Amino acid sequence: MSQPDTAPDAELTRRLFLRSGIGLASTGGLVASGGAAELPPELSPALEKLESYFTPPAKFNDVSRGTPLPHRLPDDKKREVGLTRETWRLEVIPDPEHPATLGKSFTKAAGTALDFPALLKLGEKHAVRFAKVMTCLNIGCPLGMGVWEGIPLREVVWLTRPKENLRRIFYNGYHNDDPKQLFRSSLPIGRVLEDLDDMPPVILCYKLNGEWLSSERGGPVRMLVPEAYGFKSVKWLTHVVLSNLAHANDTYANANNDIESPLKSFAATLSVPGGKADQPIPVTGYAQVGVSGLKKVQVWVFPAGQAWTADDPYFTSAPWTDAQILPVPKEWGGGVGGDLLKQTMGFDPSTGRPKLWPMRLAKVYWAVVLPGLQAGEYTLRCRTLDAKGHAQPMPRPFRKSGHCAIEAVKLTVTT
Ligand SMILES: Nc1nc2c(c(=O)[nH]1)N[C@H]1C(S)=C(S)[C@@H](COP(=O)(O)O)O[C@H]1N2
Ligand SMILES: [Mo]
Repeated sequence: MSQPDTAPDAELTRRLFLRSGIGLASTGGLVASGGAAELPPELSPALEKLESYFTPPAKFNDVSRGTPLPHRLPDDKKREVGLTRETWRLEVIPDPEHPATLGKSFTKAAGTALDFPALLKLGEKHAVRFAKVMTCLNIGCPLGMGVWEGIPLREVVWLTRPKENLRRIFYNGYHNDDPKQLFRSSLPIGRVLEDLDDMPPVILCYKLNGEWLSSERGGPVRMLVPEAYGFKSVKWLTHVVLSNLAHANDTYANANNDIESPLKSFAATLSVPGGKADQPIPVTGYAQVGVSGLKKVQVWVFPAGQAWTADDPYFTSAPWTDAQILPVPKEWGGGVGGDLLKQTMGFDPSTGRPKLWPMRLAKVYWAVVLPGLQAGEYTLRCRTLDAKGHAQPMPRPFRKSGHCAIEAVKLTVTT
C-alpha cells in the first residue's frame, strides 16, 4: 500500500485489520484468563477467530513510500546504501539553515557517523522496550501491535554536546538519494529530552517483538515515537538534524494532515453476524486506546430506515449499552513471550503482566451479546469513552488529526 491520503470506509478498515495476522493457534489464549469465564457461550465462535494480541512482524500492514521501495532493494544494493546492520550509518548534524550549536557532529565524511555496534553499545545501558500499535493517521485502523525496542533518541542527542539554539529535531530515512522521495518528520526537542506523563521515550528502534527490525518494518533502525501516528516513526533512518527552527516541517504536513495530533481512542467491530429474529446476536470488536485512555466501549442498535432527528450529531443522547472489555490475554502471540514482557515498560518485571489494563497506546478486544431483535435492517454503532469520559469522536473530532468517527455497520435480522 502506498500514500493513503483519503479515509477508507469502516468496512475496508475492518478487512484490513482482520487481514493483519490471524493467529488461530494462540486465540484460545486471548480469552483464557480471569474474567473470561463470564463471557456468554454465544460469543465463543467469534472469540476463537480473534487474531493474536501482538502481531507477528511480517504480518504488519505496510505503509512505505519510494520507487523502488527501499525494503525491496536487492541485498547488494542494501549493503551499498547502508540498509543492513553491517553497513548502516547514522549522521547526526546541525541544520545547515538553522544550526543548533553543538560540540560535536557525526558524519560519514569525517568517518564519525554512528554505526550499529555503537548503537548496541548504548543499548547495553539504555535499551528500553514498550508495547504500541502502529497506526497510520490516514488509514485509521492499526497496522499491527508490537513490542518495540531501542535506545532513547536523547542519548544520541547528548553525544553531540548541544550548547544552545536547539529547538527541534528533524529526521529522515533512506529515500533512493532522490530529493523528491524525501520522507521527513520532526519533534520538539523538549519531547525528546523528557517523557511527560509516564510516556515511554522516543527511541531509535532496532527490534520488534524481540527480533531484529526487518527491512520492511524500517530496519536496521527506525524512529519510534510512542504517542504518535505512524508518520512520525520514520523507517530506514539515516539522518538526525538538530535545528533551531521553531516550527515543524514534516513531509506529512502536506495533504492537510494535522501533524501534532497524538493517538486517539476509538472502537470498531470485528464480527457482526446477521441474526434470526428474537435470537441473541454475538458481536466482537477491538478498540485502539489512545493517549487519553479507555474507560468503556459501548454499542447501540437503531433501525436502519429511521432518521436520528435529535440535534445531536454524535448520538450522545442515544441509549448506548456497555460492551465487555476482554481481560489480559494469557497468550500474547506475535512471538512475544513473558520473559520479554518482564523487561517491557508498563509490565510488572516479576510477573510479566501489564500494570494497567487497558494499556494506553495499545489495542484491546471487546464483546457483547445483543438481545434478540425483530426482523429488519438495523445500524449497529460502537464508540469508546476515554478515561476522562469523552465519547467518540470527541474531544478531537477532525478526520485529519486521526480516525475517530463513530463506526456504523449494517445488521440484518431475518424471520
Ligand atoms: N522512510 C519512511 N518511513 C515511513 C514511511 C515512509 O513512507 N518512508 N511511512 C510512514 C507512515 S505514513 C506510516 S503509517 C508508518 C507505517 O509503518 P509500517 O509500514 O511499519 O507499518 O511508517 C512511517 N514511516
Ligand atoms: Mo501513515
